[in-house]
Amino acid sequence: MTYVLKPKLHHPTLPKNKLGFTRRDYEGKVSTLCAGCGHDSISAAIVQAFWELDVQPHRVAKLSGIGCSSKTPDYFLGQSHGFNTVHGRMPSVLTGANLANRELIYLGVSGDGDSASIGLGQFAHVMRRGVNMAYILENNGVYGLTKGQFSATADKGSKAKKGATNTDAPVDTVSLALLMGATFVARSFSGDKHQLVPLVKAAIAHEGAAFIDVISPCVAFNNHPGSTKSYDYIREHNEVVNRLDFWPSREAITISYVDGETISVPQHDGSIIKLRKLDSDYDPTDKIGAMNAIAKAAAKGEVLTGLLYVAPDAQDLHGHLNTYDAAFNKLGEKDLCPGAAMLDKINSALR
Ligand SMILES: Cc1ncc(C[n+]2csc(CCOP(=O)(O)OP(=O)(O)O)c2C)c(N)n1
Ligand code: SF4
Ligand SMILES: [Mg+2]
Repeated sequence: MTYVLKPKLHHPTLPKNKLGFTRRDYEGKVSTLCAGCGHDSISAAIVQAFWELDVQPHRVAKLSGIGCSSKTPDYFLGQSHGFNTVHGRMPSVLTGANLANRELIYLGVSGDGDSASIGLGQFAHVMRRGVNMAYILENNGVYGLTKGQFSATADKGSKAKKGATNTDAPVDTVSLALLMGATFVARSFSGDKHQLVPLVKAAIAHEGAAFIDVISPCVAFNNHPGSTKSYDYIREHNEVVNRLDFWPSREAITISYVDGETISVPQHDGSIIKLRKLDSDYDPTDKIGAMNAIAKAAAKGEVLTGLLYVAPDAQDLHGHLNTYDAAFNKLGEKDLCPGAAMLDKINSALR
């Protein structure tokens, strides 16, 4: 059986959001992943984030590649648009969809094999182009779906379940995303929903390439001593640099912090990301500082989590290209066929 439908019945007292939807309205089919897989916790965080943001499900397009992680869009947002693409090719399909219709909210879901092994080139280019999306990489250090081979994010010296040692240097996806020009870069842990849910909300609101690498242990193949992507390893080595609170513009800010401990970053849509600093030296608007901090932590075997970088003045691909506002499917014959005189003008400009 490849999928299990969820019964439509639910308890009448489930809380509703401003649209009158319960969390169940943002769920999908019953997950067929292994019990305890980190990916299921990420799906739950995505459901919670969209429910809390009062997003109409039909306004979301969720795209993925191939892998256990890339299967997960079947388990959330069952009433949204979905496209399970080819292994490592989600970014180019997402880019095309986004260029054709900027009115949808784009959610890219991928794995470490999908993004850092076969899809590394696509990953790099979608970040440098600044495609407006929330890109979530469910990082377990292995190819879970094909039974546990090391992926390109496996740390050098880490061990496979049967004892083999990984001798290759890892691809650090947050460092790469920063280098390639992503304007929102975060790392989180599937076991920390208090950190992950606001990060997903802020990534959705961010106008530009928003990337979250979520360490998501694979209980079947990479959750043993010797793995650096296990639940125990991450709990012991997680260095949280900040805690994020996210306010859509229409909500009053109710939480106050002691001055000097917070950073507020307004977003284009009027929402505000407010960060409570846990490391007083960490400034998430300083890109070079973020790269240094990530590299220093990695050298010590620590995993830095939180909002690692956000560019307050971010602009997306449509802004870079100065594209037409309307979605292609809303263009009529008049827009698409500007007439012979205009065509002559365009052709002469190209000569
Ligand atoms: C072109 C192509 N090559 C190889 C495969 C086989 N394959 C399927 S999933 C996968 C790796 C998935 O790993 P990851 O993206 O980390 O997802 P996970 O299962 O760990 O969540 C591979 C190699 C494929 N489906 N297509
Ligand atoms: S094989 Fe690993 S990644 Fe795939 S569902 Fe099982 S625990 Fe999750
Ligand atoms: Mg994987």
